Amino acid sequence: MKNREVAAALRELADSMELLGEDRYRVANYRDAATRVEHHHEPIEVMAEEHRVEQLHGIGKSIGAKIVEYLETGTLAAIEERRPRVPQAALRLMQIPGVGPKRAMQFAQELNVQTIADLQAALDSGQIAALPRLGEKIAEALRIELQRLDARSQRLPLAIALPAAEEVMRQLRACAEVQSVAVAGSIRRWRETTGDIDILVASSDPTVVMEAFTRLPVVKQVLGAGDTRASIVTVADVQIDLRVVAPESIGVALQYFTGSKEHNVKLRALAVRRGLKVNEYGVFPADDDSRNLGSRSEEEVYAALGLPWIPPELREGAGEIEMARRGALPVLVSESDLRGDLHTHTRLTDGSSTIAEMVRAGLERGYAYLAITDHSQALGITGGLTDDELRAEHAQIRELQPEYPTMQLLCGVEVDIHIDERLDCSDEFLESCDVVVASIHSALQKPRSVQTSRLISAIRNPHVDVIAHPTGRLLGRRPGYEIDLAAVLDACASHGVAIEVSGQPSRLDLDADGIRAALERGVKLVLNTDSHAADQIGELMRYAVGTARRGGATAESIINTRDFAGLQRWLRREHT
Ligand code: DGT
Ligand code: CA
Ligand code: CA
Ligand code: ZN
Repeated sequence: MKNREVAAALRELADSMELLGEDRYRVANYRDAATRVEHHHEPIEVMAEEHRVEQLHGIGKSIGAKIVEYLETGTLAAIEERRPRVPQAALRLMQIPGVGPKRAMQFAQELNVQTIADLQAALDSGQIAALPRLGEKIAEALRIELQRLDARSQRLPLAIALPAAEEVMRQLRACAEVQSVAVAGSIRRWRETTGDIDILVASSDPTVVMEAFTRLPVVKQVLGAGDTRASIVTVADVQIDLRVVAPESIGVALQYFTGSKEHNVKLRALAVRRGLKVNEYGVFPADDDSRNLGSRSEEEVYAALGLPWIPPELREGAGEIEMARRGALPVLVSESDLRGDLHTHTRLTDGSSTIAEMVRAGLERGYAYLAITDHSQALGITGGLTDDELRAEHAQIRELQPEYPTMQLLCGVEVDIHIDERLDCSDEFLESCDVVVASIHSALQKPRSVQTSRLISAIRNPHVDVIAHPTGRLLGRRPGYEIDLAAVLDACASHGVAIEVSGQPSRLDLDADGIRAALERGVKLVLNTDSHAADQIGELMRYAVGTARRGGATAESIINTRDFAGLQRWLRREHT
């Protein structure tokens, strides 16, 4: 899979263009394309072969041609032609978030900083802080970015790890000796990033399974292989640990390898207090290895310890065992509880599907309702729409409605919140919408107090229903803008505005901690996909659900688990 390699080439081109002071919209387009290619689950070379590269949202003819060129030649003429004019050290330094083209040039030329290690040394010796227009504050921010860079290069976004795990599990099922296969570890807990993939197989013939695993086509390198466990690296540079266990021990093995480590440590301590012990074969009385009290299923294992089954998403050793003992575990929301999606885009802005294609995807999923919420005009790059253009879109949506008697189509907008706290659409237009999603897309560097009051002013607008991707973080790329989340959530609670949990794999925003804070305040959640293509409607909701479950959300705490009448009652509420 060459997605990361292609993404790196597109990014190098974007950086080169930026260093040379070229058009910033084109630069942004290349970066955006790079991210999409990188996070796409399908090998880009397969898409190229089948002439489907332009199916990727945000990738048109020109970028599509560059991807094909790179795959065919291993380079891009556009990079080569610029190379003599681009200082290579500056290019490397631009990989660090917080280092733009101007600073990269300054470090390279004034301090002869060539590499990230050089930059670290220059920070440590105080040379960076001493540069004109810099100072200790910026130097400190750079130090933090370098640490982050270090920490994140080793962890993989869930949206890459999970599809990779699923593909390997699919291939393993083809082996006749595989009785069952399951993913364990942090992926089963829906952590947003993953160190490695853990897969468990139940089989009575481990030798055959080991053979099959180490010979899968995705295997690039076998790191180690024993009788019942092996580690490999895939062609996409993802590490996978496989363990094969006897069918009668699969429950206890799944429990152990799902973790987290903290959860397991606490569980083991509880076992000891109850005169029991847990090992890879099961749960036993401390003094009697012959009486296995539970090993076939996780339910059995937890029951042997006197506990109800604990959902994997809660197994972080953060109080869930105590809750289970008290019988106070929440009944977490599940994917089948969701009745609709309240945040989607079409080709009229930065989506790649038509309204009809989006609607059909919603129908296929069996939704009772679907909102189309294209961008408002401020989002120039993404083709944001004026009030009148949005009205015209709404008219098109209403015309489609009669064709879909079982699904309600909602006319909405994702309205941008300006830095001066104004909303990007008139109140009169917002009032005409069935649903209004508000969000921040610009001026992300402003201080916390500014961003907080920016969001709160949107929450106070009586037409706003949902705050979308509330912190603005992009996993592995940038932290969110600074906000006082508690103040934002308090405002949501008093104005009856809901907070989004985005299923976009690069967002997962709010995250689990934020969700807990929202639930504590009685703030309602909305689980959305923010789909930019029809296939995302079906694919991405599970990421929102996994994140919500990590935050302890029940179906009752989520608006779009309600039927249409219930949704309407909520939408029509007085917001003030
Ligand atoms: P990751 O891979 O860093 O995203 O996180 P995990 O949770 O997948 O961790 P990993 O792959 O090292 O191990 C998988 C599970 O195996 C882990 O969640 C719990 C169990 N485990 C691994 N090492 C230990 C250990 O030293 N003690 C205990 N109690 N459990 C462990
Ligand atoms: Ca793992
Ligand atoms: Ca592992
Ligand atoms: Zn959106």
